[in-house]
Amino acid sequence: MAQDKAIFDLIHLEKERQLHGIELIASENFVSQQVLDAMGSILTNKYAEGLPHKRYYGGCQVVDQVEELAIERLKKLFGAAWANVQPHSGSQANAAVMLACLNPGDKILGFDLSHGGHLTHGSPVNFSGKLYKTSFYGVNRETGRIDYDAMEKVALQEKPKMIICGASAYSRDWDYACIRQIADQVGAIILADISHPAGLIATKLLNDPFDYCHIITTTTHKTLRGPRGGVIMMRHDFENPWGHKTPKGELKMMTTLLDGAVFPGTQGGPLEHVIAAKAVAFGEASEAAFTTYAKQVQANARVMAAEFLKRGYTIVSGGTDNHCMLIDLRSKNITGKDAENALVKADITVNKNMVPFDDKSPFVTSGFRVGTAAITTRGINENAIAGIVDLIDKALMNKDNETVLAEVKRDVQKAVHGLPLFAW
Ligand code: DSN
Repeated sequence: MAQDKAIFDLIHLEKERQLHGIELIASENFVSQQVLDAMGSILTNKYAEGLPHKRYYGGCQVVDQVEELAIERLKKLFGAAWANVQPHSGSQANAAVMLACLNPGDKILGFDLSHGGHLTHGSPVNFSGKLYKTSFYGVNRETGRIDYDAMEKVALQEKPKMIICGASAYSRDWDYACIRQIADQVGAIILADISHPAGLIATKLLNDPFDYCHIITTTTHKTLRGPRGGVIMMRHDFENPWGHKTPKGELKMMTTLLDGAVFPGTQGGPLEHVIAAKAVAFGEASEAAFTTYAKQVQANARVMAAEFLKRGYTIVSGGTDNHCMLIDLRSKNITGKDAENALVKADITVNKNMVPFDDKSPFVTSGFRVGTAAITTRGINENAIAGIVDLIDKALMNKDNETVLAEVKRDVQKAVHGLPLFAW
């Protein structure tokens, strides 16, 4: 069969783009060759609805072993007692958790999207905001950090059945003990969505949410450096406090409800090729080299934040504990949209992002978000960060000057010349 030239030419072009640019989108990373190989394998041919050894299709004896390995490796990596590795994405994982724990119309309390939260944490344009009654907490206007007092106040007032913590654009660690103390006052289940910092939590560089938060979800492709996908985990099983009883009138355990909420609740056949790639990534993340990598991600982010501050940029919360930061451009009189466009012309990829208390729309925004997970995979360390921030600054200060942007692009290509694309 002739190769599909149109598509493979585009894949080649995308590879060139990834190879020659500086990738600073905080939710992206570069997977290893073996993650890529597993994902592109013949496992994609197999249907395996159900769980290992409890499938609705024959011929699952091999994929059962693949999925069991993924589950065991993931549990070991995070010290979890139970895991489901089938969610196709972080959003699917969150949808399954809400389906398992709540009834439509129940109340949830999440981190405001416009302060750095995620669509699936209650945004009105998402299923989570359409099916459940939402309220939100945000960051303190002065400190840029989560306002736990406000969280408690809203929780006591609204009495949500679920409190969701976790973010898409928040650079500080979370106080899970405090959130548990708030949740216990109203009997709420805590869902911690650790999609962004998962790789730093697995390597114990950030607070461990597992003993405080009832259910944990994460994507597998950000700091965890696996294929695109999601997982759900728990360290302690518990009875769902709100109904969902067995035919004998007993409350069902959360693990049973979560498995059922993934399949058949929200998904059909699991993507066993992606699950294999997840297993490979969990294996890689258990190695000492991954801890070294994660420490470097964090170190690079700290240096990057300091370098932005030196050049007069405002960083929400004044710095970072993890891999990312949110730069508020209001003091520089540039919009997030213009910044993203100028940087893309120079082969530096970031995403525009709303900042807390933003007066601009999500299509324009007053800021942009950067993260260091991807550049660190390519071997960039602290010594190169000042140079990268110089290039960003030069592009932003000359955002309408095509000649200067072309110059920056040449310097970007020099900066990444010879750096490998893949981790292993
Ligand atoms: N879109 C992801 C991110 O960029 O953070 C979250 O889903």
